Amino acid sequence: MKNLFLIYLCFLGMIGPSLAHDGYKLWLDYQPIEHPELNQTVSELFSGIFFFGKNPSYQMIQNELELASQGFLNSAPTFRAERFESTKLWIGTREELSQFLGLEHQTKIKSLGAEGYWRGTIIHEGKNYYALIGNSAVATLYATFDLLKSIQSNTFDKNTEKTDFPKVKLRMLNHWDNLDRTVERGYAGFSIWDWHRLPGYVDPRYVDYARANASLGINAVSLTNVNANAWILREDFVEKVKVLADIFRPYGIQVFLTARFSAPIEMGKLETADPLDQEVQKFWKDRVAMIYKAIPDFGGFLVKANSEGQPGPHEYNRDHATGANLLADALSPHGGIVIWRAFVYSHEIDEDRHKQANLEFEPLDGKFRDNVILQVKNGAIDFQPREPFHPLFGAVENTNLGMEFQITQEYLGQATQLVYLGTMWEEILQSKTYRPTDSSTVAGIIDGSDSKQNHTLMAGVSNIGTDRNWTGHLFGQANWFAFGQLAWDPDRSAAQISEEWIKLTFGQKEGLLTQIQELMMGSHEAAVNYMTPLGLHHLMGRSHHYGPGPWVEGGRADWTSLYYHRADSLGIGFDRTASGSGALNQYASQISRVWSDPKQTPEKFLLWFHHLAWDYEMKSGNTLWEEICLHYDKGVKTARHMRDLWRALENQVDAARFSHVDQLLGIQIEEAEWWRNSSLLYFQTFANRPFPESIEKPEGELEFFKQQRFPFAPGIRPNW
Ligand code: GCW
Repeated sequence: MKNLFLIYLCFLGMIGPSLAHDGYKLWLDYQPIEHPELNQTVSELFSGIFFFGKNPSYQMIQNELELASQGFLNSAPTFRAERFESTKLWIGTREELSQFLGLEHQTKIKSLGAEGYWRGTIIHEGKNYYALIGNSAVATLYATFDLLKSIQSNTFDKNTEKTDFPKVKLRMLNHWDNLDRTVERGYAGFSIWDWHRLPGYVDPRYVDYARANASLGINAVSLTNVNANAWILREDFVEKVKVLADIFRPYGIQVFLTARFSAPIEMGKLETADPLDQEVQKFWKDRVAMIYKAIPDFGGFLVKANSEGQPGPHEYNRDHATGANLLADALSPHGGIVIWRAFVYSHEIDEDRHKQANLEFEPLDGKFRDNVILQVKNGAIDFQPREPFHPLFGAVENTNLGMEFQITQEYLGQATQLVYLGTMWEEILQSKTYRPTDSSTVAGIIDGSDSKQNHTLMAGVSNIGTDRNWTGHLFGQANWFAFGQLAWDPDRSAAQISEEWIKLTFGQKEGLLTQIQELMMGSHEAAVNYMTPLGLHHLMGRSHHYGPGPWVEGGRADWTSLYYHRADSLGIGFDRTASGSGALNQYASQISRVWSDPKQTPEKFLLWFHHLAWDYEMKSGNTLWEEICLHYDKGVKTARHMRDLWRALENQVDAARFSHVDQLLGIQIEEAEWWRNSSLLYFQTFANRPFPESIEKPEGELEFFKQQRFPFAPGIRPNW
């Protein structure tokens, strides 16, 4: 019976490709090396591997080399017990190798910091060795992954040395995973953390997850939703967390948890969570000590307080610094860190939501303990398809600021759309803040080179779930990958990252790289065009944020679309200049002065900062209305072009992955048309002008679009 089924699958042509390329292996898919010379070189290296010391991370390196060797060469590698036993590949820390190395290597490597590494050829006593040398055991693991990637992408050259080190200290994934395994804004199935079966059952996925992260240099993970449940801080749950921490440790990954500010009431049976109350302080000290007993290298807490209904210090008339310092003081004896989110806004404050984080945090500059990092979303509203950089970057001098990107595509097509986020993140990171110095960029603030801050952080809200391919859409993997690369070095280029990902994921076939790269590199701009062009924002369906909802109104104003687009018979856009909300003034004067004038505002941010007449003349000579129409239409056309690019690859990509992406691109086109048609029909009711001749006339009935409901869209909070 079973055989019959297999024959059936083979007949359908499914079994080979679907088993080989179901996306599970991510970018760590070690395929046979076809190039004879490289094959020879790698075979030789893998025939004599020697570790200069003993370390749990070396065991992980050994496991990885075994996997790689099987994949590359279809044979097992040989590990030698003695350095003299015809070894070829040397692996160790600088200290371990110090007795054999000259001073030159020593100093060169030392200056790279604890996570830095060097790889290259060493001549010792007249013999050549290839060496992976790190300043720590984990750094040698990074060197190993780097070596393997260079082999996979056919760029390995024994005679070229390479050094590398991360520019940002904490490179962290934030999971918004609930304890019942639902994932807030998760579109790839359920949470991979199987709390119910932990600690007894250890899913092999945890190891593969750690490998994938370590291969990118991601060194921290917060396991639970920022809309936190205090239950995770119970002793029995900490036992479960310990299992994960033990698995992640040799991969260099530290575990963080989200702390619910009201936990002392919910778990400690106290009557208050006031940060200045001694019982509350004791509660946190004891809880933290209990966690460190189980997990000695616990990273600390990630906290969302006084935002969207989460409890916080404001309940006790205390400010955010007092709240954060409460936890910081409990953590600091153990070396832990508080990551306090700057995503706060309250509807009691009658201010443009754009301004609220700066209003709250600028006055607190210098009041946070040194082990507090403020985690700031890339833009001031909320992970919109495109936002100008958050005005907090550069606005404070004595506060550690970290970046929060959203890898999961809450507002960017979720897991049905191919949107490569590398280009969007690059745009943010390379933005000039003009503070603290004229040449400062967001990247320079994040990595400390401009801000001179002690603790540096880049966090990404994870897009990982139980789907076989981890991220729902295969190309969601590229966003996880790009996040890791940019956290390592915020100045890397999105194009270069996409090239690397494509080679590791699809191999080196002729033509493949350029086609897929074109598809990826234009995908974010396409989504912005068919969703929210020219600075429009927050136009998604209510709550689930799936699909268009520019008509959403009623209830809390800053959760509606009308609040953001402000369309009326005269024009459209949010005036954030001095004549409007004044939010533009939160930027450095070099920006606010110039962008106060719509003519000098980059058109991609035009309606973010200005309310303009429908007939306002754009740089192209078209009116604003015409240009809005053209952008929506262009977005749809690019989405179609993306599928054409993909279809041209039918014979070069395996059937399983081809069909997966092809089907989703089909949905993406439909969704792009849905966005364009419904948005333009809606905005036309205000603009009262015809559609330009050159665009496809939007089809459908506005009323029909308005009536669509998606109660079962994925990723919604269970309590909504
Ligand atoms: O983008 C909004 C999301 C919420 C999320 C919140 C946040 C975790 O819609 O689902 O809650 O941001 O970042 O805290």
